[in-house]
Amino acid sequence: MSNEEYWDTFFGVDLEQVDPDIDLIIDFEEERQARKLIMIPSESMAPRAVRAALGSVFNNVYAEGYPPLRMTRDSEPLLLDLAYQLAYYRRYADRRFYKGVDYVHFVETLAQRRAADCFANDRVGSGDIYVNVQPLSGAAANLAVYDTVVDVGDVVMGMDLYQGGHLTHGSEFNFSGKRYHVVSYGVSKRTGKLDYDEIRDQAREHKPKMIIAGFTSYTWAPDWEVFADIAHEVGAMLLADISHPAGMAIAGAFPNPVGIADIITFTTHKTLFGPRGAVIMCTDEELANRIDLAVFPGEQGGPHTQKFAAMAVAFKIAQSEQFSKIQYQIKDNAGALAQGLQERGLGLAYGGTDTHFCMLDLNSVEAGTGFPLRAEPAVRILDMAGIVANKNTIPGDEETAKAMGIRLGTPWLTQRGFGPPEMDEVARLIHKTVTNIRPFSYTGL
Ligand code: DSN
Repeated sequence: MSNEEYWDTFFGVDLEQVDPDIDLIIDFEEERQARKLIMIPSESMAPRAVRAALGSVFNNVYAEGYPPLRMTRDSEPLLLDLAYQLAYYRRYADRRFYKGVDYVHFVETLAQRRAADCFANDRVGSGDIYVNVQPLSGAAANLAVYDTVVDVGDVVMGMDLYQGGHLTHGSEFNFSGKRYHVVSYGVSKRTGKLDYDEIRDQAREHKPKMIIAGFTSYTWAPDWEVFADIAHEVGAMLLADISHPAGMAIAGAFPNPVGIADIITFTTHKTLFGPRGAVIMCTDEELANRIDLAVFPGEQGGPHTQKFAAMAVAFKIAQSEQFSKIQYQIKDNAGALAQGLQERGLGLAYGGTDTHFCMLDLNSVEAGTGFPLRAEPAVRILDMAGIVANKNTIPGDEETAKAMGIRLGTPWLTQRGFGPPEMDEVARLIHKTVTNIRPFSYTGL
């Protein structure tokens, strides 16, 4: 095949012509997303502008290393003085291993600066926030933090996976639980919520080197000040993992840990509506340098530069008033959903929510067949009924396969314009579905 033929057949033509099968599957996925009520709290819709940046020619570039230190400290107006920055680029060496990164420097540093601008607050200004935007996702970001602040075998405290923590907060199935001596904390047996006195006692007894706060299925916001106080009392670092509520924290609808926790990690594709990726922040320059080295070359090679461009767009959008409004609406909608479920007699794990999702407790469903309604068949049936959610363990569960919780998030529906009346209708549909399932069991092959 000549170059010309190659171009005409594959290169310069649309997906539809090159691979109609994949094109059709993408169409189906688009239709699924439009037709169903998607309530996975870690999912949301990335705006078209974010996806345009993500699908851009930055995909074609390698950029191992970091942008010039000088640019990482520049303000946005100075970063956008392209002629000034390019003059520097052409004259001086930098921290990348490849040439051809003239424009990668811009997208990476704009993503960094805008992220810092989003999280700056009364405690810490944007210029004092150090940002790494290279982690490929949340687990990679957390791994880099472990590599930076703890040694293999050290004691780490994190929330129990079964009670609301994340896989990387010390699960036995994950690097975190395998490499480190993990002491998990959970909810208090007495209150069903976090009890900071109990956590403090645990920390005093086990003397962790790092405490992780921030959750994937616990529904109440952490008290960052108290967590920091506990950590610092025992000489530990506090890692705030705000992967889920990052967008809400930017808007002020969730407490912002920047300036309180020693290190903050978050993903950019949940309430932030950005590309799949993650960010690590801290306010100590020396620590930031060690984190940078843990990400590259410690853990990763070439960063996904197209993601930098998409993150920069997402952080620009996140500074808007409209974004802020949506974040507050997400929270109000979760409250309305929780209320709608409770008013219909369904129970919620942790008793309610002040974040972007609630946790339906299926122990509250009287199935009437002598078998409990577990979350796995319930979410399958909800999906067939057009409501997409995920099964999740809740306090009391001991096996993921037998999980009794369903996580119900509101980001996606809020982006589609749902308000409290619509959330009440969603609660009605969920109630109708789960109370009409008749679970049974049989011994199969
Ligand atoms: N698995 C993600 C979630 O859904 O919460 C977090 O990594």
